[in-house]
Amino acid sequence: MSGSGMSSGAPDTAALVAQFAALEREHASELGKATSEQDIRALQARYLGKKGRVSDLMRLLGRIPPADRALVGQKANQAKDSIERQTDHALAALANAALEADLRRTVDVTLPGRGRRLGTLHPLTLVRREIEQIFHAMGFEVRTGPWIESEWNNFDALNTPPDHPARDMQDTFFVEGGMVLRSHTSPVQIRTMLAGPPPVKIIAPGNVFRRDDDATHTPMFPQVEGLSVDGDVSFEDLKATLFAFVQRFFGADTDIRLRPSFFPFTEPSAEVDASCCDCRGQGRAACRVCKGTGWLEIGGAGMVHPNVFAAVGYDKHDVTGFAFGMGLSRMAMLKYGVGDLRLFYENDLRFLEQFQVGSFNT
Ligand code: 2NL
Repeated sequence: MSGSGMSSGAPDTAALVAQFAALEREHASELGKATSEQDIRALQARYLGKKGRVSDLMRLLGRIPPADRALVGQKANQAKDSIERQTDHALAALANAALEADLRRTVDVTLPGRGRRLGTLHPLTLVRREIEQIFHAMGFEVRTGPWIESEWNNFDALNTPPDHPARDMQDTFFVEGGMVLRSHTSPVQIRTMLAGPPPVKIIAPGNVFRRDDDATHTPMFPQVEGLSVDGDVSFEDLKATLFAFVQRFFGADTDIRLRPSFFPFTEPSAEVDASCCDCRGQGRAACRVCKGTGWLEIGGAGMVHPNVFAAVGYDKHDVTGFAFGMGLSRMAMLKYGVGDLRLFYENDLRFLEQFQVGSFNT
């Protein structure tokens, strides 16, 4: 198109018409090489866009003799329409080819399915469920409550005075509004007694919070507490209940032992030991689980303190009760022979996958 005067002088009408025709041909040739929608769209923009080649030529229209403009304008519109049609056509052909390829695809419905890996329950969940089942079978209801509690439900109602060390900032998490993260699940029992008259026979499993964080303590840990209140509940009932529990949980040859202790909310109070599930209570010096004593501490227990009954409005002349508490991680470590508490919280599948649902009494 030399001499067409695109940048200087008046463009020649015939040359301009020829240029539009050439543009159409060039587009057709380039379109023939386009293989993707992206190519086709880029081409469309390059020819028909605001700063495209058709617009470039259109701008020259003002510089040819007015009498010729209608003819050249017609030619320009023709070129534009043709490029548009060819673009649409190419896009439709591409979509059609994709659809046909899709329809040609075959699926072998006889292939075996891809397996889906089943998850496992966390060992602490397994232990909690088993403990719930054992106590449920002995007539205990399972009750839960909130993690954020009033100081009254967590301490005052449990005969734990304001100057007790457990109520120190060093030991308990205080949150806004005079509330605490419960340091035991006893508030669940308090709520249950406040809500209705005796008898009450419940266990309260759940997470509790204390400001401890080292090799043998985590700031949050799961616990189970139990409470039985009625007209004539005795210390003997407590011991028989704990004995039946350890026999089912650790095995029929397990014994228990109670040692005198102190809790603000029980009197008398005791530490509860189970005979070692590893050396079967023989206390071999070499036994790493019980360190040669033959006994393992599993929790604490006692008879409900009269001040606790007074706090919930029960008459201490009408009722007696026993209560107990144990840590779930300790129970899980003893039962499964886990040596390090932290394994329960590290989410290491090599550890967690060893606890298959059903492989330990679930
Ligand atoms: C332990 C000891 C214990 C209780 C918890 C309790 C609850 C109420 C009234 C009286 Cl409402 N007592 N709970 C009693 C004795 C011991 O837990 O070592 N826990 C891990």
